[in-house]
Amino acid sequence: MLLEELGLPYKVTELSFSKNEQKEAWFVDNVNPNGRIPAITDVLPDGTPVRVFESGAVLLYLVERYDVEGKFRYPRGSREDLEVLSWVCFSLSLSLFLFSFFRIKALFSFLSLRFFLPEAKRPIKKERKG
Ligand SMILES: N[C@@H](CCC(=O)N[C@@H](CS)C(=O)NCC(=O)O)C(=O)O
Repeated sequence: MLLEELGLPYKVTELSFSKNEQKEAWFVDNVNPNGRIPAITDVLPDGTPVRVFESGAVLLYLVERYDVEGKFRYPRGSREDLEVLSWVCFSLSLSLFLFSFFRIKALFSFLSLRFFLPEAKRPIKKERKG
């Protein structure tokens, strides 16, 4: 979505999870050492290739490099920018919980429910109260 919003050209490479293609050497070596999506490759201004993995890192990289008009990011280091950064990091740690929960990996889900959920609820409640 962000690539579209930024009007950037891009090429999508489809991976078959059922064939575990995300764990193949070409992908792990060149795109994401953790064998997961989303991940992107790009070319730096000096012409060298670069990879960026983890959804948050990909979003921050794209905005940092290509959002020249500042449509998707507040001025760097501003109060609002730091607030967004905080919520991006928070939402990513929340998604780890959700993934673990829906995959029903019992121990991981238990740990998430026991320790992470109360942590996640606290700032949300506080934010709602204002
Ligand atoms: N923390 C990662 C999570 C990435 C993730 O778990 N992606 C899933 C698809 S939504 C995946 O690639 N699963 C394949 C696998 O675990 O082998 C992120 O935010 O990018």
